[in-house]
Parts: sequence; C-alpha cells; structure tokens
Amino acid sequence: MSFDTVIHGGTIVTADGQFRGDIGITDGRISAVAEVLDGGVERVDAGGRLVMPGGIEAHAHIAQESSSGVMTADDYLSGSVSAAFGGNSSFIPFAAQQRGQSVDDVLATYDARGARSVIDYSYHLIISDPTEAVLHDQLPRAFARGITSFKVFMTYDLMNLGDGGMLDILEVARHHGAITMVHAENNDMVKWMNRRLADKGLTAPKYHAISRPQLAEEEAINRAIQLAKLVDAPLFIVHVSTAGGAEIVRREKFNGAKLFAETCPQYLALTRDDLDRPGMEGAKYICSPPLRGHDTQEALWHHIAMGTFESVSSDHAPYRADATGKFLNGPDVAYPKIANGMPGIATRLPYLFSEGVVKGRITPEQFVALSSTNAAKTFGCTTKGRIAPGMDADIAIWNPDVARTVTHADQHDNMDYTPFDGMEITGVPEVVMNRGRTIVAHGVLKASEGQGRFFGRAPVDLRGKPGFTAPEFDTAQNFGSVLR
Ligand code: DUC
Ligand code: ZN
Ligand code: ZN
Repeated sequence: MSFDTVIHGGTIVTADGQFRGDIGITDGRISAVAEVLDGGVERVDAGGRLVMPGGIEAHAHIAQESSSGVMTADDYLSGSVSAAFGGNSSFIPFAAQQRGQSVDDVLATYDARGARSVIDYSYHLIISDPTEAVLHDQLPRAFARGITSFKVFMTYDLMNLGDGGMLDILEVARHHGAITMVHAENNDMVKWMNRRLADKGLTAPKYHAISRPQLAEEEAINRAIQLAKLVDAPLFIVHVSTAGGAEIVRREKFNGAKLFAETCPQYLALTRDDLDRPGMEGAKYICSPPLRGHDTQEALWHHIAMGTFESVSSDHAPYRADATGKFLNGPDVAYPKIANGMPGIATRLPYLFSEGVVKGRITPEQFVALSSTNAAKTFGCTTKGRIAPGMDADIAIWNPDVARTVTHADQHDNMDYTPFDGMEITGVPEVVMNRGRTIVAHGVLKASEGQGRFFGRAPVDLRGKPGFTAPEFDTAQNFGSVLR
C-alpha cells in the first residue's frame, strides 16, 4: 500500500485504549494502522508523543450575531485558526435564526461565512422562530443536507420558545432523527432576580452571577428533560454549570432517557470571584450560565470522571472588551447590557489535558472521548472522531510534557483577552491535521483560508439509550389513541 504520509513511533490513543503504532494516510483518509508501516511520501516522527483524533469543537459561536445584535469578534477564518492551534481538526458552530428569518436564509448566510474556515465545519441551527413553515418545510430541508442538530433557548425574551414551542421542536426533531440542544435556565427566575438587583442598585458585573441562580439552571434542566421524555426525543443539555444540574442529568441518563450533556472549561477553571475584579474587568467573565464557586468545580470534575458528560466544549463566544463587544452599550453599563460570553476555543483541550490527564483526574482515553469521539457519535460525524482505517485523517499529535503559561498571543484569535491568561498548563498539540493536511505544526499555521470543508452529519446515535414511553402515548393505556 502506498501512503502520502506515515505518522510513526507514537502512542496512539483512542477512546478505548492505547498502543504503540503507526498510521498510514492516503488521499486524506487513514488507510492503515499497524505496529510498523514503511514508506510514505512524508514521514512524521511521533516518538514520545500521543497521537489522538483531532478535537471536534461542538460548541462555538463564530461569525454569529447575538439576539441583541452584537457580532462575535471571530469569523470562520480567525475562529478556525484559533481552534486549530488548540488541537481541533473540525468544529460545529451555530447558525442562528433571527426572528422572522427563514432557515434557508440562515444557512445561505452561514455558508458564505463558513467558506473562510481552515478546518472542516458543520452547523447546529439555533431556532428562535418555529413557525409552521420552519417546522414542517424548512427544518426537513436542513436535515436533508445533514444539519441534524439545533439549539433552543429556555431563557432570553428574544429567544425563549416557551414549553409548547420546545415540545414542537422536540417532536419534529425526533421524527427526523435530529437532536435538540438546549440552553436551560428559567427565564422568569432570572428576570425576577434582575429586577430585585436593579431595585437595589446592584448592577456591577459581579451581580451577573447572582442574577442567574443555580436553581434556575437546575429547574430548567429538569423541565427540559421531562419535555423531551414526554415525546421520547433526544436532548443535549449544553454548558451544564451546576452540581445539581449534573446530578439530574446523571439520574435521567441512568433511567434510560435519550439524554446527552456537556460542561465547559470556564466552569472548571474560573469562579464567580473572577467577576469581582476591579473596575469593569469583571465584564470579561460574564457568560451564561454564570461562573459558580469552588465546590461546583470539584463536583463537575467528579461528573466528568464518572461519565455524566459526553463532551467538554469551549462555548467560545468571543466579544472583545471594547466598544465592538462587551461595551457596545457603553463603557460603564449595568451587567444586563454587557455581551454574554467568553473566548476559549484554543484553550479547551490544552486545559482539559493538563488539569484532567496530567493531574490524573481522567485517563488519556477519557480525554479522547470527551474531546472528539463522543461528539462525533452524538452529532453524527461519521468519518471523524476515531483513528481507524477509512476515517478522515483528522489527527492531533500531542507532546504531553511541555509546560507553558497561557497567554493571549497563543490563542491566535481576534480577541483582546483570554480569561485563562497566566494559567500554567502542561501538554501541547504540536501537529494538527485535517483530512491528512497539516494545519498547525510546532506553533506555525500551515493551512490557508477556505481549505476547510462543510460536512453533513448523520442522525444521532441512540444505541444504548432505550428512551421512555409516557403512558399517555401508549395505546394500551390511553384508550387506544394513536398520538404519534
Ligand atoms: N449561551 C451560549 O451558549 N453561549 C453564549 C451565551 C449563551 O447564552
Ligand atoms: Zn447557551
Ligand atoms: Zn454557547
């Protein structure tokens, strides 16, 4: 067999195990995995390195306007470059529907934006306006081109669909084999807290953390799961930030629900005390759900190690700390008027590797599952997330021993800060490949604008998730009514 590239001498790590071996790559795909492979037009020495599937970043906001109209600082070029430096070979940002906009128009807009990407990309749709035409005409067209996941919101007045709207989306998604992702926070609890804080004049950035109670997330996670169970639809809870929320996810998964979830590095690395930095510095740490306390960090690490979460995702939502982003509404405004989100696409995997693998909280195999393999399974990336013959040669070669301090310059994004600045981390993705082409090597970008490709995705993989039949949908118990 002839190879374009052979990666040799490394330790190959998959979600199931690790072994010394070589990888042969032909025409962008893995064509052989064996103890020793000769040949190859190019030979990449991976001695002393870990050879893993390239990361799949499944939660990022790239070239996306927020519902209040603030554009992210990263577009598909800068966002994908930053992702690549962070060990990712592909990503799935959001394509967000504004109210009144058709899904076809949303996808045409994001297709134009995505064309700049240096890594392969797909989209999750964000649905904010589920009209009859969207539900029954436009969404099926989106599924047909392999957009098999979308996000809905239980919070924000301009995004929140209400329970009935969510049921409609869940039902359509189930019918097509798509998965619904949900931002779960109780809108009224948040609005009530906002009013109470405003009445007392408590508007500094730190009060953002108080305005979005842990109970608001726990209540909404539980409600979202019960809604999904009623129609037996798959559900993915994004950015879980509370121990209570994680406990609910764990219990319902154990009971067989078609349930998936993620948490994010910011909830592991930062706390609400970061919002209490001097002046308006705290604005840099405003994200939703908000940062919590040290006890939450420990609990979330426990849940990562025990398998509650499929993925650790960045929720990269880059708004610069200037008048284009955080301070679009003024330099000194109350926290509800500050853009919501923080960057982290380049730090997600180095942070998870360092604090997870190097510190012994998770195994290298779990790292692979959390960074790539599980996202591929959940979101139907059938040719990605594994090192095996036939798969795309999306590969990251990690040096597990290099220690460094996180700086903004390492992020290679279009931001003006990183919330992880100054953290000491060990382990670096030295070489990153997408479909066999080296995109980053030893700190140098090798990819060019637009070389990433859009990929369509398969339906969600529900093996091992029996689901739930509500008695009211069971013809033996509902007087024979056929309701689906
Ligand atoms: N939800 C996200 O997923 N990201 C940024 C802000 C938000 O509300
Ligand atoms: Zn969200
Ligand atoms: Zn997000």
